[in-house]
Amino acid sequence: MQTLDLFSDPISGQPEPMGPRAFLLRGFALPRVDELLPAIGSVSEAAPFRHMVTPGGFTMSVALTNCGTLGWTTDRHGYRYSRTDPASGLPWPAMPEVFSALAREAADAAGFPRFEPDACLINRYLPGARMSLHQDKNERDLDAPIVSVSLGMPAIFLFGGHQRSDKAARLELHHGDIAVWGGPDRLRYHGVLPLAEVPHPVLGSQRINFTFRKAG
Ligand code: MD3
Ligand code: FE
Repeated sequence: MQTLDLFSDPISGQPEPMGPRAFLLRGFALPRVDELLPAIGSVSEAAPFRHMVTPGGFTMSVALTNCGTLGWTTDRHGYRYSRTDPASGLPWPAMPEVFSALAREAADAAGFPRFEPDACLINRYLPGARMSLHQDKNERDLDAPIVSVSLGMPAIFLFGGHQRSDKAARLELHHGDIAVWGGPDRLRYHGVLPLAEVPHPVLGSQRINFTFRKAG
């Protein structure tokens, strides 16, 4: 596994390298938060956050919804991307313009030009919610990067290797941080430790994470 350089340039505003093609852009979303929050509100009004069941029969502690042409879902039959919300049968809400613009700018800043995501998975964590180590590999285009935006309470992110058993580094993701990873880092195992309750001044006792993917 690649050495993680977590200490370089914490205040220079340069992307922090986490792997050869994985970058943490601290605070990159901050100038857009006031536009992002109402957009998340409209998406979740049309397609409410819900707790999905994994193929193994476990109910996820994270609640999720989607926007864009494709949305990630899971049920007893497996994980997949679908054009419609299984809860309503309707297409997922369109991706708000502010979402796609931000995803594209962040991908650009991390060296992935012309990123055009067609899927945005929005996760909501309440205190105690977690995400166990996994790879994101349901997307058809694994050459495209994934862009992840964190809002609200901080979380400890686990950044592993290409084998589930590889030792994972820990790194704190804060309100406004954006992570971008692609190339050899695209299929790394990753997860989130159970969320501690440290209420955020704007979002209160929750964390929202949204990840942009090219799924189709
Ligand atoms: C991989 N979400 O939805 S952000 C997921 O915070 C998911 O909700 C987590 O994993 C969340 O599939 C993690 C994703 C993330 C951030 C930075 C990474 C994954 C990364 C850096 C390198 C590799
Ligand atoms: Fe993931």
